[in-house]
Amino acid sequence: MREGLLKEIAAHGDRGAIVPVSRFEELRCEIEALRSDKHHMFINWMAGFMAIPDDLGFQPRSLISVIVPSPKYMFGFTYGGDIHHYIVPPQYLDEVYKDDEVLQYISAYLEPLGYRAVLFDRLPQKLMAVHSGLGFYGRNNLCFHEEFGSYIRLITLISDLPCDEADWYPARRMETCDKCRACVNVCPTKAIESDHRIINTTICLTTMNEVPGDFPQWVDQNAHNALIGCIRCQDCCPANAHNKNKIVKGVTFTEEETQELLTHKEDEPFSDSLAAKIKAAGIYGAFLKVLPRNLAVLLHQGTLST
Ligand code: B12
Ligand code: SF4
Ligand code: SF4
Repeated sequence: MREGLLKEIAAHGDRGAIVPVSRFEELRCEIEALRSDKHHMFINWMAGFMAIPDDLGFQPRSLISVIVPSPKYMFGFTYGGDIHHYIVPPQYLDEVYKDDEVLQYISAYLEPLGYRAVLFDRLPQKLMAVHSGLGFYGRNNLCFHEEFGSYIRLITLISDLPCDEADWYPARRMETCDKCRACVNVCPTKAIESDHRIINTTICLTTMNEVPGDFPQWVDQNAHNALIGCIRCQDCCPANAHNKNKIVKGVTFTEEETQELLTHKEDEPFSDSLAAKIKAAGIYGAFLKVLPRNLAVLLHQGTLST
């Protein structure tokens, strides 16, 4: 059955691994042991977040890790008569629908066999994928799949599908990293430290631009490079060279729509036409909340003193 499910996952263009649920405890211990790391901000958060709910409705027996290839998107914004194109890095636009798609095809396979699975992200998804052999870490802390590189979304599930044992590898880094420091050099906030395995998550641009609020003064205006998140430590990586130019071209917003986005106040509704366009583009609530600020900083690059 395990092999059958893995084939089903591959038939959908994704890659999967299934491990016994007892591995959850090992992941928890590994995260606990990292609490003393100098860059422990999200480690402490993850340690508190990790938990298997007791109302699953079934006895959990396995964890399923799925790697889904995820493209970059590019949206256009008409501003001052010119069209400016900006990237949405992998995984942000998938988030809304891809997890459910994966859950649906996995459930459609398992349920006739008498088993169930539910989405379960309360664990370190990269660590789980690397231990289960689906990928390797990069020096930039991301998980790389040999075919898709780091342009992926990781999805994890918990199931009552029996699994007594499965391969479990040590946390490993790609060999390509041995002689490379490209991500260290390109990171706009110097968050990647060459000789430390955990990045400085407090100064990673993503930590600041995924949530509302003013950017700290120390962040150079020209550091920003995407409508959310940051693409620098992925696009520079030799392990992504073969996928780097795969970009899905999304909508272009008109001059009026761009102005409406830039001046939008959080509690106000968008005009009907812009709301429809935002929805069609796949831009969801949390992303939409930060879009006006993130777009403004990109459009105004080079116009303010830093
Ligand atoms: C919190 C979080 C963040 C935080 C902290 C990120 C971090 N590096 O910890 C912030 C906001 C900064 C962030 C940013 C981003 N995130 Co994020 N994030 C998460 C989240 C919710 C938890 C991550 C976590 O567990 N951190 C805790 C630390 C301990 O985990 P860790 O990095 O795996 O730590 C191990 C490595 O450092 C490893 N290691 C690294 N090198 C080496 C070398 C050796 C030799 C060894 C032994 C070990 C080792 O050792 C540690 C474990 O022992 C996950 C979703 C989830 N539930 O897992 C998404 C997730 C990790 N994020 C993701 C993405 C895409 C991003 C961004 C690329 C977004 C963007 N900018 O476009 C950036 C990348 C920043 C970066 N370079 O890491 C994806 C990862 C996809 C991938 N290819 O790996 C995830 C899995 C979301 C998803 N479902 O797809 N994120
Ligand atoms: S850019 Fe170089 S050092 Fe960084 S993750 Fe890629 S191969 Fe490793
Ligand atoms: S996502 Fe950007 S800011 Fe964060 S570590 Fe990578 S390059 Fe640095």
